[in-house]
Amino acid sequence: MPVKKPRSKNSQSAIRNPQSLVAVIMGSKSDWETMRASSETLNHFGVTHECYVMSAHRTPALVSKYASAAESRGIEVIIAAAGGAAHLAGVIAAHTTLPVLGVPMKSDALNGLDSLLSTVQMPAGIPVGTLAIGKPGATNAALFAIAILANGRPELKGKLREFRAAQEKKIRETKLD
Ligand code: RP5
Repeated sequence: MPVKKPRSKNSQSAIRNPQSLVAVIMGSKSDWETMRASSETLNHFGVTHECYVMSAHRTPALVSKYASAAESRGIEVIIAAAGGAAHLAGVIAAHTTLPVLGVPMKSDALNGLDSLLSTVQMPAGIPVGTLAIGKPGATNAALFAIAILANGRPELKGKLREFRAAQEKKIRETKLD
């Protein structure tokens, strides 16, 4: 399992990084405050990843190029976050057979319900595994990606079990005032 700090910049050279197992893609820099939780969770497990802003409607050619090349570059899971008419995850999924996990961003107009429905309601044939709106979804998308990767990586499976055990311990030891 290669452990490397994530790249969070939008340079073309970073796009050619051969180390990343997971890609965290978001439609706008305004999504980063939420999507940082995906990156932090992947970091916690030592999973090499890369984070980029690219938009299905503002940079459609870049999204198409990136998603089409992701698998050949060694990426195994893509996390895609967007808000509003959130078609980023679906467009990425249309260009790759890698698992794509969608994270709906909380929006000003409809509190993220628009993002949720746009991301989750994929017609049959091109799946997007959609997580919860906002930060819980960002965290769980990373945990889901880790669970996928862990199937063929016993060391990572062990870390996931330890993480679950720590959560359980915390709840069992909770004392109320
Ligand atoms: C989407 O539009 C982005 O994913 C973001 O959630 C939303 C608003 O983007 P900005 O106007 O803040 O750039 O494409």
